[in-house]
Amino acid sequence: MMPGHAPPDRVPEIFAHYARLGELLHHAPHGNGHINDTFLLSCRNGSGERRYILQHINRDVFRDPLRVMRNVARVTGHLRDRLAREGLPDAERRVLCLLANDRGETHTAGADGEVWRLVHYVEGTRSHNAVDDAAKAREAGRAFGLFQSLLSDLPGTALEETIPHFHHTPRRLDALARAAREDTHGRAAGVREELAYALAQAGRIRQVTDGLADGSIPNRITHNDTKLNNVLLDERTGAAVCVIDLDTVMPGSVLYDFGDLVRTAANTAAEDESDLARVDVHLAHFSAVAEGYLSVARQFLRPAEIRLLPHSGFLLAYENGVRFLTDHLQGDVYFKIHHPGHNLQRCRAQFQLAQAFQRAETELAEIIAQAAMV
Ligand code: ADP
Ligand code: GN1
Ligand code: MG
Repeated sequence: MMPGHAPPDRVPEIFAHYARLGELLHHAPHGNGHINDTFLLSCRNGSGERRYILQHINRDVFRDPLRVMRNVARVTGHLRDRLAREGLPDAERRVLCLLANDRGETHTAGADGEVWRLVHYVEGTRSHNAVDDAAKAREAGRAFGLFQSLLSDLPGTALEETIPHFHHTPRRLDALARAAREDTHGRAAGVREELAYALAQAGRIRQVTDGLADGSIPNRITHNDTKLNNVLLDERTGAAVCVIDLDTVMPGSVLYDFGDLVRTAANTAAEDESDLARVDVHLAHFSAVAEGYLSVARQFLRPAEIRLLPHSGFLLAYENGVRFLTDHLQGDVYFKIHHPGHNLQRCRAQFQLAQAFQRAETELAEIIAQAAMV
């Protein structure tokens, strides 16, 4: 088992802290996340059967899980208030609902100090790893635009940073260069071409971090992990229901959210496609994400942000490629992998996609200009 991960046989022990929810009928690993351990639970009590999601927070990734939980509680609480105020129907399914354990806490620490949490399973929904029709891409775009909009008036102090410098792309490149120098697993010689590509982009990856530093791009409350499978769509209608995976909701730029969404929703192939000839930007899906996102976000975005939307797909594909390559060099300690060399395969596909985004930048700018005007 990878460091930071929990075996499924801990589930009954953790669920025992939620006695009022009744008897655990069944549990199994669930979803495709690369970070946390996620289990789908079926349970029965006096009022019938219900399903829940139990998650173990990866402590190697989130050094301070309680900080994560404080943010998630504030974010879900505020989203629930806003939805109620706006009278939107179906609020139960639109926001993750953290369940308290028998001690009234929204997290449960196991005997080993590992941190777990329980939420309702959002019934009647699906998460998608790829887009099969433009309507889903539009819905995903709209969902993240609405998410940013609803959180824009979160009261109180700023959210805490759960992973420092999470999207600081130049720092991600520095970390890659360091990993290549240290070469702890003797893998650097096998990735010369990928390293050279990463280093050659150094002059093109500073616009968002520089803009945040000089104030021309605002720091807002953003999701920061907007890959397509972090939004649940109604399994019947395809309508966006609930944004999930809230561990990285913190101050950031909307460009990271839009960029990460098009990286996953407007790719003609999978994130880890091994046949690089299949990797390209899907212009119709890009356009649909842009329409959905801007239908909400054009009300609050500044021109400086809109100008960089066409660049953000390149930036996030590049940044993820750099992170996958770093993890490959460090011996696959961060992202869950499904076979040896998986992180390198992901890196190659993401660098291929980054180049496709770069080639398409003029067309993407036209699409954004259109969608921003409507
Ligand atoms: P990770 O950080 O590992 O990506 P996620 O919170 O994204 O973990 O959960 C992994 C997957 O589990 C999601 O992509 C989704 O398919 C599913 N999932 C998570 N929470 C729920 C929920 N409350 N209801 C339904 N499905 C969920
Ligand atoms: C991870 O948790 P998940 O699988 O939704 C990662 C993202 C990466 C993504 C690449 C906390 O997302 O930053 O973009 O993998 N999350 C964290 O697929 O590092
Ligand atoms: Mg996820």
